[in-house]
Amino acid sequence: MSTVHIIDVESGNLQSLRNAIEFLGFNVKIVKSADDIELSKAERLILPGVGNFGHFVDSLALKNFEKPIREYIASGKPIMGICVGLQCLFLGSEESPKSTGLKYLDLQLTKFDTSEKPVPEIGWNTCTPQDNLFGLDPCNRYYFVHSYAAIIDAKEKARLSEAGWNVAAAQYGSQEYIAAVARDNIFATQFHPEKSGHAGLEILKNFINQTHPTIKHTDREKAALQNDYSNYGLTRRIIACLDVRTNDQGDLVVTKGDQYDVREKQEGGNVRNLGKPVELAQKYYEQGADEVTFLNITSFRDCPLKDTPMLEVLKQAAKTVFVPLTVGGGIKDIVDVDGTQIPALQVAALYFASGADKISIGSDAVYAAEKYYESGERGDGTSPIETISKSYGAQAVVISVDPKRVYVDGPESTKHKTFETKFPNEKGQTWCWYQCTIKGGRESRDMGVWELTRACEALGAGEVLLNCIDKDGSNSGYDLELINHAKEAVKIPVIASSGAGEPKHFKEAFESTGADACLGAGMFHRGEYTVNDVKQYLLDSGFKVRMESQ
Ligand code: 1PR
Repeated sequence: MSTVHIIDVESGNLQSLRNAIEFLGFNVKIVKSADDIELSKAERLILPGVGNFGHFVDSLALKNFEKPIREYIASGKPIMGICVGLQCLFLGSEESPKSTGLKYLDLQLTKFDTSEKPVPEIGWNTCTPQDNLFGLDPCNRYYFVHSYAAIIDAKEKARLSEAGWNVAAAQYGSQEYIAAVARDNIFATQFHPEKSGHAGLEILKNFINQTHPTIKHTDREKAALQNDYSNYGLTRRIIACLDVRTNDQGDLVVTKGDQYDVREKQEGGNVRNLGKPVELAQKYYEQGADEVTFLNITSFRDCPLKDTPMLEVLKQAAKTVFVPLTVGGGIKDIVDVDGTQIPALQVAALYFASGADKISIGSDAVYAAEKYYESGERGDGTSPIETISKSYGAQAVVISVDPKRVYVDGPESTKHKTFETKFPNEKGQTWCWYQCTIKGGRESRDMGVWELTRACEALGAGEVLLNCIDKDGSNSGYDLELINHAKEAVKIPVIASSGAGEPKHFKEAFESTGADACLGAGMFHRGEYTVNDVKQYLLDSGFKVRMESQ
């Protein structure tokens, strides 16, 4: 077996799956149309999908893929569905009531209960198969990102089991759902093996080779993985962030500022150079980073968009880094150097095609929120948040917020949502709000974090990257009050950022706020701590974290 065929229904980031399979030493053929002769040659077929259920199954039907897929399955040759590629095997989904699934499993998908947890579920979770399933390891974690799931209970499990399905279940909040499922030649995972680090690559390899290796861990490994059930379930995520820009010599470097000033302190100081983006991304992946974020902090756009150096950075990083990659900076409607108007959706598409799993929108999120309130709390469908979310799903759209704390005499002194802080300013003022900025902190706007995050959530953003200009580069810990403020405002996951200087700061954030992930930059770049140091510290402190068995 040397070639794997992947069906492309233009749903999400196929490049990462291709990279992962090629990394494992197999060839990949992408099948874009149902009459492609390649489809009849397939011996291993993968059906990946992200985003909207209806969009995916309707595209399958429109492109006439349904019949050949059914025939392939009937032939008994192995097929694997990933994410929406798993979901399409069910009857249908609450997400798109008018669309019909392939009905191999007699169950409907529903939305996760948002009253008890952030939705989408984004992150690393455990799952337990009934029987050995391509080496799916209950000690390992796999990367999930979805709002809808096949929710099950003991009765459903028994029913599916009677119908011959081997179900691997995972738990999110109080709900149990199908993480993977298999029967005869069909295998499908709700998680993304191509984004699940070494553990995910193992699953892909075993599917391709059709092997079910016995899972065995030494006592030492089990101890390292904390295999005592207390570490099971969705983890808090640790994200390494690379602020990237060209320095004065014209090289693309990773830099890091203090309160967004990235130049050395002496007169005429150079842009700090802390390393090369692809090398650092690879290093943090090997150290156990759950995600890597690249922020293009200045415009490189003195060249055509398609030649933007950040695209090449992503392409190279995605070849060897098998965890989710986010890219931000410059995701907006633009005019290219030749005068061509390029909508944000197209800019984002280029990044997705280069290996990004999520894009992050900063300045434009503020403009979109301003317009949303001016229009009576309604979107008009044209903002980058809306267009990208509609095509790629909310989970692919992060908003990056760059706020500063503003003190006021009391809640009546401003129209913005305030709270009383434990840290009064030198004037003794105890009330504050957080003012959003654009253009990397250069311009303040009349918009608070509370209002911004709520508007962007309503417009379709799936996650908040919450920076803090006051804390950025300070190594003094996160602004915990800011994180709590944002967590209260929205249901979507919030990534705490700015100020991490040592492992205990991550613990503080997870302990006293509901932060879903914590991001660090300077402390990793300067080599003061590794990502693994932080994770080990959190594990020892009783937090759920992903520790990989290799
Ligand atoms: O406005 O959509 O083009 O996006 C621009 C993006 O670039 C935004 O995400 C904005 O946050 C980011 N950005 C712009 N200027 C800077 C700068 O530093 N001069 N970086 C900048 C923001 C914040 C984090 C940083 C954390 C953690 N950097 O990325 O890594 O604060 O640092 P620490 O752990 O060392 O404290 P658009």
